Amino acid sequence: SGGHAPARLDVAIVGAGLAGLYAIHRLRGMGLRVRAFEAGSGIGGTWFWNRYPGARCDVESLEYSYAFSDELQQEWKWPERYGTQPEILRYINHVADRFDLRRDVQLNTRVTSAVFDDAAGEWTLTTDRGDAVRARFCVMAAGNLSTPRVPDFKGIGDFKGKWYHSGLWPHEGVDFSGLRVGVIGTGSSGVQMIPIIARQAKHLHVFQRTANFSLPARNAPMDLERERRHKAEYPARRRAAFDTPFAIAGYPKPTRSALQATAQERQDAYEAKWQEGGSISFLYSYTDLLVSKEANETASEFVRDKIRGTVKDPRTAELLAPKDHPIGTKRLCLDTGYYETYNRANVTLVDVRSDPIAQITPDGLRTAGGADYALDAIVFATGFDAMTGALREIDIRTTHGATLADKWDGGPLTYLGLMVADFPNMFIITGPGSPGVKTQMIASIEQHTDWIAGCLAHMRRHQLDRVEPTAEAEAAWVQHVNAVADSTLYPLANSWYVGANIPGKPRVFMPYVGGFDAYKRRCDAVAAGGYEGFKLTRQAAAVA
Ligand code: NA7
Repeated sequence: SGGHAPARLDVAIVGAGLAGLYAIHRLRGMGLRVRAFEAGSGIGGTWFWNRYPGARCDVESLEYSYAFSDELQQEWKWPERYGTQPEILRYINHVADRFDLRRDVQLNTRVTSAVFDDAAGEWTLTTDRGDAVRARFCVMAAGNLSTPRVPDFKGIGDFKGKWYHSGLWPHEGVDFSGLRVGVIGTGSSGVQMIPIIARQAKHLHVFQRTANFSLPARNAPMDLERERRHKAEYPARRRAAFDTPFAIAGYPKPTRSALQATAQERQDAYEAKWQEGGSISFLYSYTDLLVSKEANETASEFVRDKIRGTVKDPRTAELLAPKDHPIGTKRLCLDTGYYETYNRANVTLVDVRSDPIAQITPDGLRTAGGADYALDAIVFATGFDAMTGALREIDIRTTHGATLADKWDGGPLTYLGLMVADFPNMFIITGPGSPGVKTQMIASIEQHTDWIAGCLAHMRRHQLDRVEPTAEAEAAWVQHVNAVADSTLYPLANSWYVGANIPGKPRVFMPYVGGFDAYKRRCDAVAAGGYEGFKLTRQAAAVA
């Protein structure tokens, strides 16, 4: 990458993770002048930053990859059932080289503001390196879990040891050998790192506020016969994925309610999924696990029993068995030896729900009840300002006086998750109101970007240069997103889906949970109908 940013682009892209990189490829392929600005010193986004021990994707590697090039998906070899962070980052770098994407990426550059000039019909992006770039369109590919959040504990500046956040992990790695380590947080990141840190540390204290459901990943070296079959069916599988809620083909659609099955049938069904490994297939055991509390309770209790059967100390087992949310309503974790880790003599689970962390001390941390824990290292696996954090960090406004911060003050508002009324020519990839985070993410990234490309091609054909949703279409979509969420159990959990981990964040259910299939059909219908709900106009005297 270099500093030769053209003064004027067709499309400015924010972020060079999986979304930004595909946007470069796809939009450049239409002859557009594009450039992506990336805060990191390397490409890869989530997979660049999250280098904590055990970081791994919870979607199988044969699925979690780009579909746009069959040669790519045929040639790439995934060594394991689930991709590790280093492996996925290697893949992303391979894709960037293979499709010559790097020449349109400017690294070490954080976009600080984006201002739409209403009269000129063009965005100006400024960066922390002093660039000012003009572009007719802007694509926000800044990620959903890309704004790491360390809780605002007092005393952190006085801690004598070292502390880390899962999403800002040192590239040289961390050796915890011989150290007294504290991990705060038991979401996916905590659940993946805890078994590995436990094997290194002298002693590990896990500070748990909310117990999380986790299923065994059953990771293994790639089964070569399975890989061969999957690759033979790749294009068909990718197409079939369009008609599924999670954008993954191959899981047989459930046909009946958990409550129609007998207790023994349910036990057998859950046991089979437990043995097979994987979260989506487990939640797909019955039709109603995410809509009926009673049905869900059968699956929740199955997993609680597994925890009780694994963890030897009954008090620890009860603390680990989640009781305050239905299974699947927070991101369901996949683990390798998570619950077993609590049987180790050097691991202690601390309940910080009943006695919250009050402050960090020079020697460790102290709870509100006055208990002191001596620690040499603290790991914050405390999550992210999810879904809206990355965009809210950028000063996004128009010369007309609209600011995204004001507009989203009570929670994010979008049409189809793709655009925001009053912010013309700004597209968002897998943002709030999109099903992205509830799907095989890369499928959503490709679908969104292809839709955007289709919209830009339509505009070019009709000599249009300005697109924005109507306020009515946006309001109707927001209402639909909420109605769908309210018809499920999802809103019952205090998850990052509702911003619950960020004190003061408005509680709004952000992802669209109506399914990738329904969403894609809707997007396709909107496009086929001449972009219903969007105002498409011609502003410039001459359109390039
Ligand atoms: P998550 O899933 O948001 O988990 C964060 C964890 O940190 C969760 O257990 C929180 O407890 C805990 N937390 C946050 N603040 C505190 C304080 N102040 N005290 C104690 N515990 C705290 O983030 P992850 O990085 O694990 O995973 C994010 C996503 O990445 C994941 O869903 C996958 O999609 C990939 P809480 O539940 O809020 O009580």
